[in-house]
Amino acid sequence: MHLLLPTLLCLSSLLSTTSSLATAPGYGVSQNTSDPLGRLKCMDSSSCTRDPVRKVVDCSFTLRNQTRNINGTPRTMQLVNGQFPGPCIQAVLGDRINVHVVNSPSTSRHSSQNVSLHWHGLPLKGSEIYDGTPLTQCPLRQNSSMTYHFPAGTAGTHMWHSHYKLSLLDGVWGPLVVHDNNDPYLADYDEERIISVTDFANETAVSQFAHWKQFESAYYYHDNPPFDHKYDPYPGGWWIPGPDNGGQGQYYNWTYGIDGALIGVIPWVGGLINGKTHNTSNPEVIQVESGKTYRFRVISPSAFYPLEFSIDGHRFDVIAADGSSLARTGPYDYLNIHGGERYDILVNATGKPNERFWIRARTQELDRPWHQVLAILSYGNAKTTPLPKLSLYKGNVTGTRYVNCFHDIGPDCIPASQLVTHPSQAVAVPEPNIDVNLHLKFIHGPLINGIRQAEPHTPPIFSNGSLTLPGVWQCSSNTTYSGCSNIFGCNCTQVVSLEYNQQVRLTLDNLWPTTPTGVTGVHPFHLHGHKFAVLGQGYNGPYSGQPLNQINPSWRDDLIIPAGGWAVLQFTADNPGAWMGHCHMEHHLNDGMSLIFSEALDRLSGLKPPSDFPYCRDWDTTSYEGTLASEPTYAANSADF
Ligand SMILES: *[C@@H]1O[C@H](CO)[C@@H](O)[C@H](O)[C@H]1NC(C)=O
Ligand SMILES: *[C@@H]1O[C@H](CO)[C@@H](O)[C@H](O)[C@H]1NC(C)=O
Ligand SMILES: *[C@@H]1O[C@H](CO)[C@@H](O)[C@H](O)[C@H]1NC(C)=O
Ligand SMILES: *[C@@H]1O[C@H](CO)[C@@H](O)[C@H](O)[C@H]1NC(C)=O
Ligand SMILES: *[C@@H]1O[C@H](CO)[C@@H](O)[C@H](O)[C@H]1NC(C)=O
Ligand SMILES: *[C@@H]1O[C@H](CO)[C@@H](O)[C@H](O)[C@H]1NC(C)=O
Ligand SMILES: *[C@@H]1O[C@H](CO)[C@@H](O)[C@H](O)[C@H]1NC(C)=O
Ligand SMILES: *[C@@H]1O[C@H](CO)[C@@H](O)[C@H](O)[C@H]1NC(C)=O
Ligand SMILES: *[C@@H]1O[C@H](CO)[C@@H](O)[C@H](O)[C@H]1NC(C)=O
Ligand SMILES: *[C@@H]1O[C@H](CO)[C@@H](O)[C@H](O)[C@H]1NC(C)=O
Ligand SMILES: *[C@@H]1O[C@H](CO)[C@@H](O)[C@H](O)[C@H]1NC(C)=O
Ligand SMILES: *[C@@H]1O[C@H](CO)[C@@H](O)[C@H](O)[C@H]1NC(C)=O
Ligand SMILES: [Cu+2]
Repeated sequence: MHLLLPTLLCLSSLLSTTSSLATAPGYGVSQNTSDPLGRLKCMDSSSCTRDPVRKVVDCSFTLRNQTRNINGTPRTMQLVNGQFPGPCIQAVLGDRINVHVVNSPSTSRHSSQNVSLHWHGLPLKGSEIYDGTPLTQCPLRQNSSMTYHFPAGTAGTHMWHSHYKLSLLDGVWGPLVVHDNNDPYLADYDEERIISVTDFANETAVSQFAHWKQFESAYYYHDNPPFDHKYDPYPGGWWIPGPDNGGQGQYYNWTYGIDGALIGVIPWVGGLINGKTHNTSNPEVIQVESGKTYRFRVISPSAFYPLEFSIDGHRFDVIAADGSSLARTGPYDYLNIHGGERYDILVNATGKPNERFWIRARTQELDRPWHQVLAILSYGNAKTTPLPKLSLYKGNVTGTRYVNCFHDIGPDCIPASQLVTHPSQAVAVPEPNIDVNLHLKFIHGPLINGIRQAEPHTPPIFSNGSLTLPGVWQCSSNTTYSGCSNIFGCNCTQVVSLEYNQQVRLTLDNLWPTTPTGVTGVHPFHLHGHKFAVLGQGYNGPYSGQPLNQINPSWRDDLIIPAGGWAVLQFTADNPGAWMGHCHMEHHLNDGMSLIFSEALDRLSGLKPPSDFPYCRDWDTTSYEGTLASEPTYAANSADF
């Protein structure tokens, strides 16, 4: 850290502010190539330390509410160690990681603000109880603590974030990088940086979700007469309740991408790159040196909007996705990235000393070119060179190439399914033992197979060998439920039961048919506990027997299911546990677009929560200390939940 400060201070004086420097220690600065943590220095020693002898990373996270003005509007955030983005965790493949979490220590009573942390990209084999979802733990309440223990078992660029409701949107996320001394690209770059790109709203997670529910209910009532025709025209948008038009609210027109795919269902408020926006006097600056090659680890914790990443004047190669190394297929001009995805890219710093360029993350909405967030790629310690003129587009030159398109924009785009594993790591995929079809659809709410997931009331991983869900209707993907004509979707808990070591093939389609353009929006599908092979992906219509790549597919844990299209994925059920599969758009996930993979739970019979696991019984505000002091009870079918 001490090495980094002078550089940062120079840059900040250039930008005439120092106010938020303390909030993001080490993002994109300084190098030491002989360090086992690689050429990335993003970990601050006050949050995490690594013991190279024991190969253990220890982190201390304390969550507190703080008011921050990130984008021009002060708002309440829930921050780890006062940092936004949250602390960066770095480890070497094979390390153990311990994260000690304290939720809002306090001396006075507050309403409870829960949290639970998920290690996005790490399958947690043998540490399945630390996945941080409602399937593995009750939420960590305010003024209590627990420690997560898990192996750094999967190399690459990952992230950690809260999996309690939408609290990721309050700022509870950060990068997690696992270095691999056998990474096939180690010799091909000089330095590394983290670049996170995300949307960002000016109100709390709770209030954002309340707005989402308001939109949704306006949409529902619009579709179900009698309704007030002030909500017209329809389709093509929805009515946003609010103070506009004398308290009547306003009509919001949905926005679309170039081939008609739906993008802006809720209004864009703004975006951030490494927690900063160009709309303030303190944009993010990524400092580089002419002639070097950089590995940028691009991470998206986006809540709703997919983004198109690019750097003016530079092209790049894509070398890893969700941590897995890929064969080179570049150069590319634009990389699309959606919630939960990570892409590692190589960029040659071909600019001249003192030049500066815009780094962009854009929404791709037609007619909304200002819906973008910018950072600066700065050569050396440039202070005097004027910034390039702020154009709305990077530009469209002949031969422009895109990767990972959300929808069909033609031959200039390489879909994620055409990215293949690096030849040194390719493995063939056998025929499946079980087929699971997942139909993603939005009918007055986000559904999988017509089901709007009802959350279990207990963490099912502790149900002693076979999944039982007291108090909810447990249903399966393969059945059509006659009682589910409900326009909001079937209100049950969808479970896919898997036996140990089954080859599980997932066929997903995404065919919400009712937008004016006939094309739906995308959903980024995230699977816990596994990496899946991407056997195929297509843009037009459902899967209908197209050839699949079982030879050298890429391995992901998060993938966009194209708008109006499909994806075929496969994984091995070799990780007993209760794992979520879900859309990573936070509003969709929290509105029921998720399901449970109950995987070889017989191998976990007798599993008990550690003594520091959060208590499950409902929060009792009248006997605050007394309730907390009681023993947690995670036994199956217990009335305590
Ligand atoms: C780089 O890191 C290594 C290992 O931590 C340390 O021994 C060495 O002194 C560092 N070198 C520089 C130039 O900081
Ligand atoms: C919070 O926890 C600490 C330590 O367990 C305890 O001393 C304190 O009284 C608690 N605060 C409240 C408001 O319960
Ligand atoms: C933190 O902020 C949330 C709103 O985002 C609120 O519900 C909660 O009570 C706050 N907690 C504390 C300790 O102030
Ligand atoms: C919204 O769409 C309607 C037609 O569908 C159009 O009349 C109106 O001008 C649009 N409003 C905006 C702000 O684009
Ligand atoms: C937050 O953003 C929305 C959308 O841009 C805007 O309507 C609202 O006025 C903003 N709120 C505040 C307090 O700035
Ligand atoms: C970067 O430079 C290397 C060496 O000249 C070259 O092989 C590679 O193709 C370049 N990458 C891009 C994205 O242009
Ligand atoms: C933010 O930047 C965009 C350009 O991307 C610009 O159009 C917009 O006016 C800026 N907003 C503010 C509040 O400065
Ligand atoms: C880029 O330009 C080509 C040819 O002018 C055009 O067909 C294409 O739609 C443009 N792409 C974008 C994203 O504007
Ligand atoms: C669903 O049923 C089909 C046809 O009977 C079968 O092939 C498939 O494996 C079943 N899937 C699940 C998840 O049970
Ligand atoms: C858990 O299951 C095992 C057998 O699978 C049984 O022997 C044991 O009694 C069960 N424990 C509880 C608490 O039900
Ligand atoms: C779904 O069912 C649960 C009980 O199983 C109930 O608490 C909840 O209100 C229901 N939700 C809807 C939308 O019907
Ligand atoms: C925190 O979690 C407990 C247990 O699930 C629940 O009763 C309480 O309502 C939650 N609090 C908030 C603010 O969500
Ligand atoms: Cu979704």
